[in-house]
Amino acid sequence: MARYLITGGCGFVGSHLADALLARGDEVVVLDNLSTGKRANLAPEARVIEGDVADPDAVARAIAGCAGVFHLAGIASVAYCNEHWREGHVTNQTGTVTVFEAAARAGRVPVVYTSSAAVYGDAGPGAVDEARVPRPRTPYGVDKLGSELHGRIAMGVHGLPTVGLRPFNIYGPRQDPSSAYSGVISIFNSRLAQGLPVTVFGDGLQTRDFVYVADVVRFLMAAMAHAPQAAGEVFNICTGRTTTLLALIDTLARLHGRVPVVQHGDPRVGDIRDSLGDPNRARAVLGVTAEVTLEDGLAALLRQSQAAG
Ligand code: UD2
Repeated sequence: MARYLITGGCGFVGSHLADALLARGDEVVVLDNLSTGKRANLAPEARVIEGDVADPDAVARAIAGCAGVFHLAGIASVAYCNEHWREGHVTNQTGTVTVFEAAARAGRVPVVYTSSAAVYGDAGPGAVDEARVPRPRTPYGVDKLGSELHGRIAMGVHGLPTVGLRPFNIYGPRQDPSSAYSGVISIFNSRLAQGLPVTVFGDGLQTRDFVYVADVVRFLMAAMAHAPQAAGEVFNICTGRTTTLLALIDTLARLHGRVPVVQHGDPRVGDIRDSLGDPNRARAVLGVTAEVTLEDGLAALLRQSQAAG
């Protein structure tokens, strides 16, 4: 049993990770500013420190006594970061450097952090692997890439092992559907459940690699287990399977037993056309792959959201 810090642990992914660590018998400390996360997401056994990830004192307090840090805190919305450039930068990049520095000072505590598939930019059709030259198109992607660059030099300069993960589009229970900035599946799922129309930005033929949150948790845990060998490296979190937005709507609508009403709006600024990850490197080095199909993941999401009322 060990103690782990999860930054952003009251959020969507962090709260699922906390459940998995607690189930394994670990102790969990969470640092969260509750800007989008909710205490209600988190198991009561986890200790919550309310504070900001870009505040060095709060991070140092939270990290004390921890065997590892899962740094998940951040502003997840590409669109929000377009509109709030500096705020996104402070949280997503300064926040990451703040965590790295605190971890180095606390005795070189290994850090697993979430970067993003947004570092690739518009990579075109076909699966991208980690050797692809990153070309982010948005402030969000730039800040994630900047975080990775700090993570890559952390070992050489500070002896700090870090492992970066590049999630593609994560979905699952507890992803908040109430914000326009939330993940598309949570929004479409909630609207279809209420019999409301869904709005597609653009023609709906953009593609995504949707990965279920329980799979993401397994990638995070595998990365922590491999932190000494994989220090300074980055890995995709993806399924290697592609889906258009229109196909996603069809599958979701079928699961809901509804005929979807689809409206179209303008494409979002900086929106990526095709996003598909190559899962081979994570499989080879971390020994982990995504196991949940989109159909099964959506069905699980529906069951949970119907149970939650
Ligand atoms: C996701 C992640 C982001 C980053 C990125 C990696 C979220 C919220 N964002 O950005 O953190 O990891 O992937 O590339 O998970 N859309 C609609 N209608 C809606 C909402 C969205 O058509 O009501 C479209 C949107 O224009 C885009 C697609 O759905 O083409 C996915 O949008 P998103 O906001 O779920 O995620 P994305 O890919 O911008």
